[in-house]
Amino acid sequence: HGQQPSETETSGTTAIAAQDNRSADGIRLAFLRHMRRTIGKPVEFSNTLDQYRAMAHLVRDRVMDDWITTVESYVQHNVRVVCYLSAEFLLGPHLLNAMLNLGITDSAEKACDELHYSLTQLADEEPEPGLGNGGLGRLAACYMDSMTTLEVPAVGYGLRYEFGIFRQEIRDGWQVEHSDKWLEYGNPWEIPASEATQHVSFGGHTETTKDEKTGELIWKWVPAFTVKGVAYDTPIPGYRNKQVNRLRLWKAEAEDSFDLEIFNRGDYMGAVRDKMESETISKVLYPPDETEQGKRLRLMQQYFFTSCSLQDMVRLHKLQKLPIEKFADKWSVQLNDTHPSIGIAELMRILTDEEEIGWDEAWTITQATFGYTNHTLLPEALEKWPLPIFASLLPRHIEIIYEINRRFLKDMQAKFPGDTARWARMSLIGEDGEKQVRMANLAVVGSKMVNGVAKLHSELLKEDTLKDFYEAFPNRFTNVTNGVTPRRWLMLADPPLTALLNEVLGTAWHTDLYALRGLEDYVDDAGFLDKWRKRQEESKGRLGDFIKRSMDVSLNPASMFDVQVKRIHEYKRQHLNALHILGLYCRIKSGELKDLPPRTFLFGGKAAPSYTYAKLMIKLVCTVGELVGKDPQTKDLLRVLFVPDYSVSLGQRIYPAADLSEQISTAGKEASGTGCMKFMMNGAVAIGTLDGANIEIREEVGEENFFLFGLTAPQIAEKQKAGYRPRDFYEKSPLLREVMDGLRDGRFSNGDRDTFAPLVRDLLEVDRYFVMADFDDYARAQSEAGKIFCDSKKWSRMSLLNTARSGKFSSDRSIREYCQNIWKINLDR
Ligand code: CR6
Repeated sequence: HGQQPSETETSGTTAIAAQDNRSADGIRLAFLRHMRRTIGKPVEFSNTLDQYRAMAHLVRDRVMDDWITTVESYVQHNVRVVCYLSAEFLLGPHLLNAMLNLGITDSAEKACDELHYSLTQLADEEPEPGLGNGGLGRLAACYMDSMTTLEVPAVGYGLRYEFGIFRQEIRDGWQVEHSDKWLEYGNPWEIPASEATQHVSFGGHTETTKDEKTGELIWKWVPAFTVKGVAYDTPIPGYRNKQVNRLRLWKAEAEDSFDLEIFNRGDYMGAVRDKMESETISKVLYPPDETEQGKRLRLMQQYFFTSCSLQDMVRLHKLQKLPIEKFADKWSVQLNDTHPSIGIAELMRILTDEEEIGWDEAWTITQATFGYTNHTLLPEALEKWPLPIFASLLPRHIEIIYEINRRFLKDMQAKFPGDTARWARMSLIGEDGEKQVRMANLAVVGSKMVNGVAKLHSELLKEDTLKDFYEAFPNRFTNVTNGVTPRRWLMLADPPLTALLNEVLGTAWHTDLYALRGLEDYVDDAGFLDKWRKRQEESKGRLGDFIKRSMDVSLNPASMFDVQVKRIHEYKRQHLNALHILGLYCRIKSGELKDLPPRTFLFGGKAAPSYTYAKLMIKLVCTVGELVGKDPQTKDLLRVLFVPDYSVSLGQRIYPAADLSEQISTAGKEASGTGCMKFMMNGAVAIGTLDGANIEIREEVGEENFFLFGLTAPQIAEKQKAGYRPRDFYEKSPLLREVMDGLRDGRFSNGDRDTFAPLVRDLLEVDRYFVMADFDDYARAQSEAGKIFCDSKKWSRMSLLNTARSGKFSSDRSIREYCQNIWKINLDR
């Protein structure tokens, strides 16, 4: 590790040594200096946003010092570098996270006290960089934190979207989207890196010439236009280890931002047209989550950031005077889903066309460079590009893909003689109907390793989605179960819980989450369990305060907080949850249910703007909320709240307050899920199906500490084959019938029979996600959870064991596995 530089900081007449720059005094002085010099205001005139910005700048200064020494040491030791390519990085707010990792939170709080500010208020001013949709983007952010904490030399590469995920408003129960202007007042956490600017070509055609000496064909791409990629770096500090890695996000700019000649001819709009067109590439994050978006612009985004990133690696490789043949020894590139998988063709293009390496050697290097992580089994989410779009944008790459495919299919023909159906399934080009480029096939063929994100998911990939490839290359397949960083999701989210854990366990668990097992010594300690319960109630109180402030709704902290926060999707089945609440409503109204423990049902999450069904699910939740909240018979027992604009920072408020964690996806559909892990760490007990990471959570925590229900993945597959009839379940279950009839007849919606008609029809006729089939068993598991919640000692015990046994779900464990099994990086240097 490097040493702190011994420069001095000055503020007016006071000079303090840099060693002091993490003390309260040092922070206060640096704050005042940034207020004058960076913000440009006398401190008396500053508002909270100014104060946040001054604080952000001084924290950044401290991160930068460590960054410089980290970079120097990487260069000096010529380390192997992991490049994590991802279309999304959902980082969440930086300020408090950076303070936590640097270990300066206490000093900063003290400095704020002296200045009469509240650190939390000032931190609330930070606009959240919402450069991701959900789990996949947040996973990339957790992995950056863990890689740096484990001292893995790493660069995250992605896109610097000007507009991140939309801001969600709920109006009359419907989702309304607003654009997210996170860069409006500048971003103190990024630094433009001018030396790294790249140029990316699109369109045009290819030409071949014969090499005069060898007679070999030489390929040349004559593009139609190029776009400039400007790098913006965000430093990612590790946990208390003075290491800082780089997140490099690319912004698209026009090569020539303003055409003076056109302007002088009087065509004012024409003069900026180029600029506008080029900049569209990094303008906005695509909001669909797990649905295919067959858009030309999306392909342009993917190629743009992937090409910039690979060109950047080649530039750095040469800067260090390393031979290009050794590319794969220096760089290990991980593809976060198929979005950057065009990189396989791009590296082949760079190596063969530009570096003039022969095809076979280039292919060996390429395959040794890439690893591919698959994040979904939903067929509609596996990316395929219509051939005409692909070929017109990337004429050279389509030729390269054809050549990869020709050689690959030749191998497959030798391996599986006569099996034409298999060759057709495996081909990189889909020929059923319109011709398509299949990005998942390209990713598998061009990578050394392929992994799923939870045990079940990785098995299903081998048995089903990628079966042919598994049979061809069995050793290429592995699993790395997802994880989340305990720094943000436990320490930052729940400081009182952190303090309690530190008190009984010390601090080893901060970087070795398995150390939480030490909590098990207290499972039968009545005094400690009581403390545990009180702490949980305080967490609920804090969330209650926030909801009171932001939504003007009062929650009952003694009620069970039953929470489902995640993207809104049919397979995640928020409607199953809502239908169950309607079931409770009916049973209370009929007098069947009397001594029900009060429950607060919290929902949060965004629906893709074009996903009508998901938007209707939000409307359903809000309608149920209105119904039970108004009815005098239910309003004290049931409260249902849809919290708008779910985000990383909102998640940090919600997870610590949850009693029950809803993980109710149709078995076999949720690749992993990561919210379940954040709940578990914070002591929530899960109700869930045997899906994704739930299975491993249940394995770790013990079946007696998990509320299991529902069909298993094999049962679902079987039902699907035999012909599933949702109506049979409706007819068999009186409660389900009452709920569905009520919904159809407008009983729950003031007589409105139209709004939910499409949903009722779908559930009774099609029900792709087996809501009807799982309804009764879900209600059973829910009622069991309700009963146990009434026994507060028993519940606290379950809750404590969830935290104690969450060690496996730290992203530190995931990153160790990536290092060992995929990246070949030795962590015990
Ligand atoms: N939507 C999976 O659905 C998984 C994350 C991260 C998802 C989810 O189960 O936990 O990735 N998949 O691995 C995609 O985005 C394609 C997700 O976030």
